[in-house]
Order: sequence, then C-alpha cells, then structure tokens
Amino acid sequence: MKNKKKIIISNRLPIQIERKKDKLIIKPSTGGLATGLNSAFDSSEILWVGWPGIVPKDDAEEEKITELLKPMNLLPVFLSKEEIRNFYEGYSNEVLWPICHYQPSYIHFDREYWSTYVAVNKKFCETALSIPQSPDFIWVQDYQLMLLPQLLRQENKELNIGYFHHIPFPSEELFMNIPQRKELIEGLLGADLVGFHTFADSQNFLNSCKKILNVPCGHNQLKHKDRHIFIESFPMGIDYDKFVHASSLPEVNAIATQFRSHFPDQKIIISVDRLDYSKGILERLRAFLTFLEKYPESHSKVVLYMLIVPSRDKVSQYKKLKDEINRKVSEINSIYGNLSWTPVLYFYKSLPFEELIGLYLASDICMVTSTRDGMNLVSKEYIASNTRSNGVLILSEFAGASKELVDALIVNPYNRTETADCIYQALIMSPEEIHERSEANRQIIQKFNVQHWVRLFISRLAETKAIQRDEWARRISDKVFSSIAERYRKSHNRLFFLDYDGTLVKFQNHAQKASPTVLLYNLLDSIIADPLNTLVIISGRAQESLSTWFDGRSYYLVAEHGIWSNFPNFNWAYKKGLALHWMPEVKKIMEKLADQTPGAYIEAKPYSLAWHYRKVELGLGELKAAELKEILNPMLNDYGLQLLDGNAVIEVKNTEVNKGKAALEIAGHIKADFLLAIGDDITDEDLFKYLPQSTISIKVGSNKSAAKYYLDQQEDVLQFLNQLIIKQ
Ligand code: GDG
Repeated sequence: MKNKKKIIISNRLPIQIERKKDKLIIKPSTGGLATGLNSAFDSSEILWVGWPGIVPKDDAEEEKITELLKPMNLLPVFLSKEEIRNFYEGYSNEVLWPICHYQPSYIHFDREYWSTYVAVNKKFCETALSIPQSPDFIWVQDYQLMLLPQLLRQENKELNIGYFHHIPFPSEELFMNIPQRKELIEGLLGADLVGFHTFADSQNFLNSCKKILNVPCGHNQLKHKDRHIFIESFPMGIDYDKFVHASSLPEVNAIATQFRSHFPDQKIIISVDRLDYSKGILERLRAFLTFLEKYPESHSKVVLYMLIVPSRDKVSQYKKLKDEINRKVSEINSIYGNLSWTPVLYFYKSLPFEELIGLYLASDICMVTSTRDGMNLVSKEYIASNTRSNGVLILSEFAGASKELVDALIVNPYNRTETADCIYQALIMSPEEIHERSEANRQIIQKFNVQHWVRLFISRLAETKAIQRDEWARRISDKVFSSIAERYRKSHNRLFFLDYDGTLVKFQNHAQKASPTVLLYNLLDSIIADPLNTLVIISGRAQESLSTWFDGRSYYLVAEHGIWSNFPNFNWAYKKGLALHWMPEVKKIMEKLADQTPGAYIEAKPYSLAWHYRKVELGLGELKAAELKEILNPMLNDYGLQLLDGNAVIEVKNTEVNKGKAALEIAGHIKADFLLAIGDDITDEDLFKYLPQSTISIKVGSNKSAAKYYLDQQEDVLQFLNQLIIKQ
C-alpha cells in the first residue's frame, strides 16, 4: 500500500461483492465520486476505505476479501450484522436521516444505536490510520461518519481533513433535538473544510455551531480548538460526458425507441428514485391524481412511469412507504385506468445503466418531487442525457439541485394543485421554450460537473490548510516570545499601548461590570514599576470609567478612542473643536432601534455614541446592527463621522479621532525603542496601522488583522505580559 496518499473514506466501498457457491465475485461500481476522483488524480494515488457490503463468514474469508481488494486500492472495514443493524440501519438511517430530511416523527431511537455509531466510527478511524504513511488528505464522506473527522484529528493534529455531507443539514431548531448534537458537531469540526451541497445547508450548520458551542462564526468559517475551519457549499455534479456519450450509443437509442413504442399516443413522465420518504413519491402520486381530476382532457394522453430502486427495506418506515405507494398507484389506476390506458406504471427494481439512459432519453418529462434532497442527481442526469434538449424537468424546490437548475419548472411538492398545474404546463409547453430552459440548465450541469466538484473541494481544502499555516505563523509561539523578550531586555525606553475591554479584561454583559481585578492592577503596577516602561491604556470607553478605575496611578489613559487623554501630565483634557451637532439625530435613530430590540442599549459618551447588543438574542443583535448601519451610513459623510463596527457594538464618532492617531501622538513624544500594542477590536486596527513598523503589534483572537502577531484569547494577554516583565 505504498504511495497511497489520498484517502477517501465512505460508509460503502465503490464495489458490489457477491458470494456465488463459495466464490467471491467483485464488481466495481463507479459512482460519481469515484469518477470525479479519477479525473483529478492518478488512480494509483487514491486509497478508498469503507465497508465492502458483505459480512464475511469467517476470518479466512475476511482475509481473502482484504487481499482481493488490495490491488484495487480498497481497504475494507468489516462490520458485524449487529453493527450494521445499530450503526447503519439504526443511528444513521433511523436518527440522522429523518432529522436531516425534516421528518423528526420518523426518528426511532434504540439505546444501542449511539454506542455502536461511536464504536464503528472508531473502527473506520483505526483502519484509516493503519496506513503507515501520512496522507496528503483524508476526505470523509457523509452522515454515517460524522464523528470520524474529530477521531482522526485526535490521533494526528497535522492531518488535512475534509468532510462532505451529501444530505441536507437541518435548521438548528431541528438539529437541537438530537441528544448527541454536541458530539456530532464537534465530530465534524475535526475537519478543516466541511462541505454541503447548498449555501442554506452550510448556514444551517454554522447556526447549529453558534448555538451549541457558543462560538462566534463568520459567513463561511469559525474558530474551534485553535483552528479556523471553513464551512462552504460545493454543489455536487455528475459525470456529464458519460451521460452525453451514453445517450449517443445505438444500443441506448434502440432501448429508447422500443420504450417509446409502448406508448405511441402518450407523453411519458418519468421518475427515478430510491425508495425513500424524502423523495416525495406519495406527494407526486397525489399531485398526479389531482392533475387527472383537474385536466380530464389529458386522460389517455399521458403516463407516469415510476422507477423505484429498492432501498433500506429492513427499516420499518420504508416497508410502510412501499405499501402506501402500492395502494396509491392502485387507487389512481382503478379510478382512471381502462383497458387501453394505465395512468401509473410502477417498477420496484434497479435497471442497468444503459436502460436507465434509454428511459431518460425517451421521456418527455422528468418529475423530481423530493420533500428534502441534498442535491438530487437524477434531475441533472435527465437533462444531460437529453442531448436534443427536448425534455421538461419538473423539480422540487426542496432538492438542492433547484438552487442551480433554476430554469426547471420549480414546484412545491406539498402543493398538489400547483404541481398538477405544472404537469399540465409541461405537457403544453412549446418545443422552443423546452429547448431554451433545458439548454440553460445544461450549461450549469456541464460546467459544474463531478470532476469540477472534486477539484474545487480539494483545492479549497489545500487553501484552508495554507490559511491555517499562515495563521499559526503569526501566533506567539515560544520561539516568537523569546525574541520579543530579547528585544524587551535590550531596550531602554519602552512604551505599552494596551486596549482595555477584551484585552485586559473579559467582556461582560454589562459594560460597567468589567472593572479591573486586583490581579490586573498588580500586573499593570509591575509594568510601570520599571522606570524604563511607560504604560498607556487606550480604550473606546468613556473618560469617566477610566478615570474611576485608574486615576491616581501612573498610567496614561486615552478614552473614547482618543477624544480624551491624560497625557502628558495625568490631567484629563479633550480634543477641542469636535463637532457635536450630529448627536441628537444619531441618538434618536439608535434609540428607535434599541426600543425594538430587547437587550440593546445606548452608551452616550460626550463625543461619541455606542449602540451595544451584547445582551441581545444571538442573530437578532447582528440583524438589528446591520439595520442600524444601513440607516446611519448615508449620514456619515455629511456629518464627517465614522462608524466603528466593534465586538457587539456599533459606535459613531468624529472621523478626526481614532486610536491610531492618538497613539502616534504619544509615541512621537516618548521616542521609545520598544513599542508594544495589544488590542482585540476593530478599533485597535487603527492602532496597529498607525504605529511605526517596528511596533510589536498583537491582536487578541486570530481574525484577519493588521497586527503582526496574535494571542488566542484575553487570558493569554495577561500571561504574556506577566512573563515578559518577570523574565527580566
Ligand atoms: C444522496 C442524496 C445527493 C437510480 N435508479 C437507478 C440508478 N439510480 C441512480 C441515479 C443517481 C442515483 O442512483 C441517485 O442519486 P440521487 O442524488 O438522486 O439520490 P440519493 O441516492 O438519495 O443520494 C442526494 C446524492 O447523495 C449525492 O450527493 O444528490 O440528495 O440523498 O445517480 O442514476 N442507476 C441505475 N439504475 C437504476 O435503476 N443504473
């Protein structure tokens, strides 16, 4: 297994194994993922880890299977019948599948399910890590293996891990119902890049992270256990060329012609799904019934041909669904069918690939009515196969594909009348319109094919790793600390600029509660105990707060981002000539929004106004802050104001003041040979930018910053300062 550097881990290996009279027959099954991977990499570089789909009779057979799979670069994870029952059928398909498909009432939970899910994920982890070499990357696939990224990470911090979720990710309200929600989220956050089919799914996941872990999140990333993890959408495509090629084959066209000949006077509506409640099969039948009721002129002129691939028949919900489908089909056919016309033809089987393409090619309409679907590849395959672009796609708005194939007839499958009308619209659509819509969809499917999908995901994974490395390089490691300490030791005139909230003290829900602790006073006093040191506390706070806490000590203080300062003689003075006429109007706007937002409050400082939303419900605060910014933005230029988008605060003040200008003025007088600036907020960026290049600038938190270095959290600042002054 040498040189196998790109590891794919999925629940199932891309093969079918059959046992025929003690002989094992292995057939490769090239799904989209395998095709995409083979086009992006040399196949000998890829190693696939997964369940081979068979329970070996004994150890000897297990060994035999392992040996047979080795030349195919496949590494099997063997599961017992009980593990398959509890891990796959149980936790994966009776808990995660229904919750991710918005069907919480279908959840069935047994005690053994979770412990087996954990144990099997561990089994996959052990197998993947049994490979002696460290891989380029490990790409984990799908919801059966949600714990695996974190398990792999625990074993090796350096790994480059991607995860792709092939099914929808539910809204956080729903996801919160899972008892093991925290473990699952943390499991996925072992990855460096977590991918979903749609933007909405990625946002749902981020919202769950925010709620469950209480961490701040960006639009596409969050920080967890020292790593920035990217959460993005990568809509999966199909092997476009394969479908186009297949539809040009004479044997496929012969199948299509023969299939058509069974319905000389009818238009054919095709549907292809695995048996699953998420595919909206019953909803489709109900809509078709409504269509027949509403449009009697279509009787005998259309057939619905449903191909349903057997799936998960051991799960009780699926058995029930099959019975219901049978009943519904019989009902429709008995009401409307006659000797020469059966409205619904229903087949519970799987067809060879060529036959499937033949069906796609022969059908006038393809109907996809999923009530939830991660992507739905059938919709893309139908368009790709119909190279003459003469087929209509009816596509559920709840399938991920509907976000890309916007030129399909998009329906809400729960709305029977709307869906019935859509069927009618498809039947009477002009060939020109059919062609136009189909071509527009084809362009998307052709470009965003599965090869593109694999390349995009893998290159983004590499980028993610590069961003993380960059970030780690800026972090104050032991080595970086030693060099700072060395500079400190050798210097003779040192100037410290320290921000207050979020830097010297933790954020508090109410600003007035964040008073200095005895420990902090001691630390600051020790800094200035050295006659070579000058200390400036530079804050956005009102002068009164800083005055109450620090007057009488030999620290210089800068308040309201530079409006007030006690430099150079410890007497407070404010920047003269600042205009204040804007204040009543801005205050009124802020008050209006605070009245609409429980928890929001205004801090009115003599020369600036701050709208705080730290205590507002998560999400609502950000929304209202955005609204406030939108209202204030057009006024800023006219009044000569700036808006600072801080940590749960929006602050408005005069453009003439900022921390950078204030600090530079002080630095100009002190002429220090050791300049240190530490801050956590957006307003500290001015500090980092204005001070000279030689300044040791440190950001608290690793978000994008002009600072040279960063420390992870507020507590680290105190430790850093303590060490710096004690080390002398
Ligand atoms: C999951 C997500 C997401 C079906 N019948 C036959 C046959 N098929 C093939 C189709 C298609 C595949 O099965 C079904 O793919 P879907 O995407 O439609 O649905 P799921 O199986 O539920 O897949 C889904 C997908 O993962 C990928 O991320 O899109 O949302 O639920 O390729 O062609 N193939 C053959 N004979 C059949 O009778 N040969």
